[in-house]
Amino acid sequence: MSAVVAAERVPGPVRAYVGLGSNLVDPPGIVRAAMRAIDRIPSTRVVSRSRLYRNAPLGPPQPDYVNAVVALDTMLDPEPLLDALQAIERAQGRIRDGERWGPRTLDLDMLLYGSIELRSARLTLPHPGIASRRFVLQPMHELAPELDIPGIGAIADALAALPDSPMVAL
Ligand code: A4P
Ligand code: MG
Repeated sequence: MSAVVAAERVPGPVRAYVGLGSNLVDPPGIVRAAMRAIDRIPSTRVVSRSRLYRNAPLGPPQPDYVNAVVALDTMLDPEPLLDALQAIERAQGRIRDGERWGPRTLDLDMLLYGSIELRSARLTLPHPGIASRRFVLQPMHELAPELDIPGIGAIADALAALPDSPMVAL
């Protein structure tokens, strides 16, 4: 009996979505390398990856971004997964510039972790800003057109509500 209870308590993997963005050095190369690094996170496996999209920057003038989204299955809790993503940002998101470390070239955002809604000092889930960002919604919709985003609703509706802006698939 207790063995059955224990078996029922074994948690399965959680489907999470991670947004990748880069606008310095070699954005497509950095995004592809980051996808491979995410697949190497312990107890985690990338199940699908979107195309890469070049698009105009949101915010102050700066180079165009390359954005993409990966879906992954993970046994990690949200905070350890964030730790692993931030380690990849640190390892791959900085360039050697002589003796100094250059600017950050990689942004990894945990967009969704299952259907969890969470707000802590380190982590807000779903990631704020999902609903207003075509560079997030379009690649995520490519991976999961039926997705329901907690607090937002059907991804197809959220995407259709956005103003059009060019997204160039690489
Ligand atoms: N944090 C809280 N919730 C999360 C979450 N769900 N995922 C905290 C990841 N991190 C989360 O992040 C700052 C802190 O947010 C982290 O320490 C974590 O504890 P950061 O990535 O170091 O800071 P940031 O990049 O300055 O902030 P943020 O909000 O990621 O920046 P944005 O808003 O993503 O702006 N235009 C285009 N076209 N494409 C882009 O990708 N990106 C930005 C960056 C601006 N314009 C852009 C793009
Ligand atoms: Mg970020």
